[in-house]
Amino acid sequence: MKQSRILITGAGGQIGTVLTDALRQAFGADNVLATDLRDLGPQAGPTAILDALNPEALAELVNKWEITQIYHLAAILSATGEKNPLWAWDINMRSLFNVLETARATGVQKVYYPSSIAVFGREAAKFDTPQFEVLIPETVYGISKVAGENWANYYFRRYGLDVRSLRYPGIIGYQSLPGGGTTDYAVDIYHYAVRGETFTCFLSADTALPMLYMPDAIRATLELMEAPAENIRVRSSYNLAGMSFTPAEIAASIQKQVPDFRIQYAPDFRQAIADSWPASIDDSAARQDWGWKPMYDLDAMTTDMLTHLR
Ligand code: NAD
Ligand code: AKB
Repeated sequence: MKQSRILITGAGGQIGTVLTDALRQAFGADNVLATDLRDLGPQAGPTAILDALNPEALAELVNKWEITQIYHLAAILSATGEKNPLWAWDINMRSLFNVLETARATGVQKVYYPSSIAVFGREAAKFDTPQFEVLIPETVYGISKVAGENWANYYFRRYGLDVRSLRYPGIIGYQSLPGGGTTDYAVDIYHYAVRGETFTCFLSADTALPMLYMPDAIRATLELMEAPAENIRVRSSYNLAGMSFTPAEIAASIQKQVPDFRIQYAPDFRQAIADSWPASIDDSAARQDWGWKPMYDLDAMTTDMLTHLR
């Protein structure tokens, strides 16, 4: 079988930073090309500056490095997207089309496209939101992810391109900082706790959202991409869940280990976004089709986060 050679877009972001390392461990550092709009600095493997909106530059890198898989992470997230909706739509959609068309034209075998719980809106079931649910998102980010999922499905059905996708919940990790999302508070809160500072949360105390610890998110991504093609029955995007909690609950989890930690609440425009999202997700399709099972609950994540950040 041909050696897998991987190109990642948006590799300098919250998930890309960690996923790049994991892919390099799995496939060899020299076989993973990390790209981003900005210079990624010295790394264990090759890097390149790439604007995912530039199809010629993308095709040149794919041909030069004989790329067989593209992980397309570059995107504008929910909170940043609401500040400039048309700009966010343009980046999220045009970059996806560049990746899909380049993959089709060059013979790339597999594409990974992360979607999000942002595809759901308030018409969807709030708890244990099913895999196949009404999708009426209220953010431009969510609209772009619904469209992206459908295009992933289209390229698979029409052209046979092996595109795979997960609807990540909010991802929490110690290795990198998040970039403009509504779930970012659940990363920031740990940094305040280890610094001994009071955290002001931009969501209300009782706003429950689905979340996933970074090691679980990375493992899910690799497991999905390595699963036999015939097991991947959902070609739009799989629901994926780890845990669900409110700001008050994550604060209480931290206080078990940092008793002096304090939180206060000042909800802003991100509250409306969170209110339109599910509180918990039914990921039974992922469990059945390719064996998904999360390892971390809230307290296990808190212990690991605090240990690493300290
Ligand atoms: P991030 O904002 O941390 O990183 C995105 C990266 O994309 C940045 O490094 C940025 O420089 C780069 N980028 C932006 N525009 C670009 C362009 N035109 N060309 C090339 N690079 C560009 O995002 P993340 O949290 O790492 O998310 C990665 C992917 O996962 C996104 O598609 C996001 O929608 C999805 N996702 C993330 C979460 C989460 O909680 N982090 C949840 C659901 C889905
Ligand atoms: C965001 O909050 O925008 C992301 C996501 C859940 O897609 N973290």
